[in-house]
This record gives sequence, C-alpha cells and structure tokens, in this order.
Amino acid sequence: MTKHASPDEQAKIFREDILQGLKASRKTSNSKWLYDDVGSHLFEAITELDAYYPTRTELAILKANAAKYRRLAGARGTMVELGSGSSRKTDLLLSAFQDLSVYMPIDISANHLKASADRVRRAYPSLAVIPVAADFTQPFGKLPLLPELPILVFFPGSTIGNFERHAAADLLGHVREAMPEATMIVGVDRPKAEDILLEAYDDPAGITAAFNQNLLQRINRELEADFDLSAFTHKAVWNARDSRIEMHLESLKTQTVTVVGETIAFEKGETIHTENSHKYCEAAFSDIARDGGWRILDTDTDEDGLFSVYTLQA
Ligand code: AVJ
Repeated sequence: MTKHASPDEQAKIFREDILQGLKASRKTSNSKWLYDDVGSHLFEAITELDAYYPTRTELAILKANAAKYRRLAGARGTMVELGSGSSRKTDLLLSAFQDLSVYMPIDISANHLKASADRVRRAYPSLAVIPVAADFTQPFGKLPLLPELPILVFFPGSTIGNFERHAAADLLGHVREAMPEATMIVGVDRPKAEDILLEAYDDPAGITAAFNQNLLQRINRELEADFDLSAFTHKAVWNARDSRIEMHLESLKTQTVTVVGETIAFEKGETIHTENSHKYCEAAFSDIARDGGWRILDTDTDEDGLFSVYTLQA
C-alpha cells in the first residue's frame, strides 16, 4: 500500500501516470485522479443530485438492513471503510453500531480523510478513529488492526465498479489477504435502463461535467499544463458490451496541449477516457467475488432492483 508515499512521491506517480495515459494511442486517465480536494467535493455534490440514484438507493438499503449488519460487525469490533467517501453512509452505520471500538477509514485523498476523521471523532467521542491515507488499489501493507477484534469491511458506493473486472477481483483479493477473517459489505450498482444511467452520469445541473473537467484543471494546476477547458466537453456513454458507463473528455477541435513540457496532440472528437462505472448483476458480481476469494452470504436490494449490497465472507 502506498501509505508511506511522501507528497513528492505522490506527485511523481501522478505526473508519470497522467503522461503515460495521454501518450497512449487511446488516451486514458485512472479514475482515482478525479478525487483531489475539489473533485472529492464535487463528487459529494453529485451524491445529492436527484439524477444520481445510487447514493440514496444504497442509503435506503443500508438503513433497512442496519440491524443485520450490526450483528455481523459483532461487539467491540472494527469497521474498516474503503474510500471513506460519503459521510452519510458512514454515519448511518456508526450510529447503528453503538458498541463499535475502532473506525478505520482508508482513502486516497489525505485532506478529505482528515476532514471525515475529525467529523467522526466529534460525533462519536468514544470511538477510536484511525485514518489511513492510502491507495487501496495497491496491496495492503500492515494495517494497525487489533487482530482479536471482529472486523467488518465496508466498501460502499459501487466504487468496486470503477475497476476493470480483473482489477476488482485483485482488490478484493488484497482485502482478503490483509483481513481473512473479516466480513465485507460491498455496494454494487446494477444494470438498468440506459436513459436512467445516462441521466445519472450527465446530470442536467452539470455537476458531473464539472467533476470530470476538474481533472483538466488539476493537471493544469499540478503539472504546468495548459488545457483550455472550453475546448473539451464531458461525455457519458453506455458501453453495453462491457456493461459499464464510461466518462470521457472530448476534444472539440484539433489542438495541442503542453503537459510538463511535452506536447500532446488531440484530433477533433478524440477523447480522454476518464472513468468506467461497471454495472453488475448478481451472477457477474459473484464471479468477481469468487476470483477474489470471497463468497456471497447475503444480497440486499431495493424494490426497484437499482442497487445491491452484498455481504461477503472468505
Ligand atoms: C465513485 C463509484 C461512486 O461510478 O457512480 C459518479 C463515481 N462518477 N458520477 C460512480 C461517479 C460520475 C461513482 N463512484
């Protein structure tokens, strides 16, 4: 896990990854780079949108099943949260788990992490809050866990859907290696009508567009680049073959951009592929879980079948 990467090392990793993605024949950027401070705040704003159904749907499922998850967490247990994104979901579980001992949020955005850890400490003074700033797509290093306490890993928001299938299985495998006795609760978005999906990822208020375009601003800020934001537009497309929504930034004209001294050429209509959001039915997710060494113990779904929360054990 890159938890000990210094800010300088993080900057180097960002620079090299972005340059490599922009020089590829199909330009890409890992979706984790969307989440700098500004991006994390824009994402929180997305979760409040009417068009963005996943957050409220998952919250309702968690609420309806909180007592069951509490039993799984056990008494005086540890809750490890991967990608401590939405505070509302964390709150819901923490308030239901009154006898929890430790809360360990793991997130790539150190500032976002600090803010959410501070907030949880204020709201739950008797809880030990141990934030870990790390990129959980890398193998876990040693986590400061108390092995004798039961562990519930909470991985909400369909973040798992942002990974390619093999990477999703690898990630689940890393979690199992680090915490083989744990129970895991994973939120996973499901396939549904294309118009609902497109509206959720290209909302009328333009917040998702701003979230996507912030990547170019971030590259301009951190990599001495000169992206003209008005020359790129947000695009969401449904890729039926791979059962995923893709976000792209489309170049509106033929242009060149300078990024850390390198010239990157864009054709008109060429895109940077910035995110995948896979939508899995239970059978598809079960295959990924199995490849990561987990089996589905339980499935909780809303009545419209939009979203599922799976309980996994190794
Ligand atoms: C990070 C998985 C919660 O894929 O739905 C929201 C990110 N991107 N709108 C998703 C996202 C565009 C989101 N998750």
